[in-house]
Amino acid sequence: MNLEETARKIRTMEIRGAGRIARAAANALYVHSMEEKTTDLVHYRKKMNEAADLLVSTRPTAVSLPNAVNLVMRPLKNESDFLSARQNLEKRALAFMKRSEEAVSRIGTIGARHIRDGDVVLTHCNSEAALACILMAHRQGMDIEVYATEVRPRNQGHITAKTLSDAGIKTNFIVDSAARYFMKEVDLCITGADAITVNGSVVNKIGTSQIALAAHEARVNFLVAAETYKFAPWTILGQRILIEERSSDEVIPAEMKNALPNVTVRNPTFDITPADYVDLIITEAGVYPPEMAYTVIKEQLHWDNEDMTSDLPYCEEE
Ligand code: RI2
Repeated sequence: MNLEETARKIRTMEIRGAGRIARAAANALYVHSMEEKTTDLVHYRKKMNEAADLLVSTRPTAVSLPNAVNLVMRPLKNESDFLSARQNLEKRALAFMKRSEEAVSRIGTIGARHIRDGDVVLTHCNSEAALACILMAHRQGMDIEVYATEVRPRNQGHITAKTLSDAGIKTNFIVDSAARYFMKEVDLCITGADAITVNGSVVNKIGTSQIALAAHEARVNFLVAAETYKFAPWTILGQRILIEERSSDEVIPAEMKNALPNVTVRNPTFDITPADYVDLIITEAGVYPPEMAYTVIKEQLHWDNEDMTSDLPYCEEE
């Protein structure tokens, strides 16, 4: 898939899920680099920067996207030779995709250790990382039951319910607003994340924070499964996570909206769960309390002072 097609599919959510969009972006940079005919480093850098800009502009919230682009583009900052810059970039793109897949699988193994035989688990939206934990626990022979929310307006819960059902896991499919009602039957909540800030707040699908609040009230543990590249380094510098607001057409049909001239339909895609409501974050590098987000950013993303003083998320133009 080429750059433009990848960007379009991420924008329209044909490719969705924070991990998947990160891998798709890395792949698009790889393909774009392979297709680039130039042998001039300045021109190559310019073209790759434009590609990076396009990819990063597709969806504003999932930090996995600029993190993936940044990791792939890093060689362009330092290399002074076109060929090694290009080879290095392509190598990093392939490595990112491989490491990302491995991270999800490792999160599944680590996360399954937090699930007990007989547990009832609630999950929200469709997270590869959260599902990896549930599926691994099931594969290890644990008798578990899942509550999966619908996830209005895009209904990602349908995908989750299908995946769980196909795996042979007893699943209850519920509307989003029923989460608190059923919390008394739940032993553990596990969701994914689109971004984790330096203070341990978790940005995830709209409705996550309500579920975390209900879990807190019911003394039910709330776990987040997230690859380390979901942590947002720029939040150290005070940058805020922009919450994507999508079209009202996703919520009600345009003709219905037209019949309601005094009504504004709001459609935020994500919300923020404060660290106080998160018990643990399961990453491929181990399990962290949300208060250790800074450590993850520094030690796992290798975020250094040079990066921190740069305004540019990926590479510098000459
Ligand atoms: P994985 C999704 O966003 C959901 O919010 C999900 O919890 C999160 O990405 C992480 O998903 P969207 O693309 O990376 O559906 O764990 O808006 O698959």
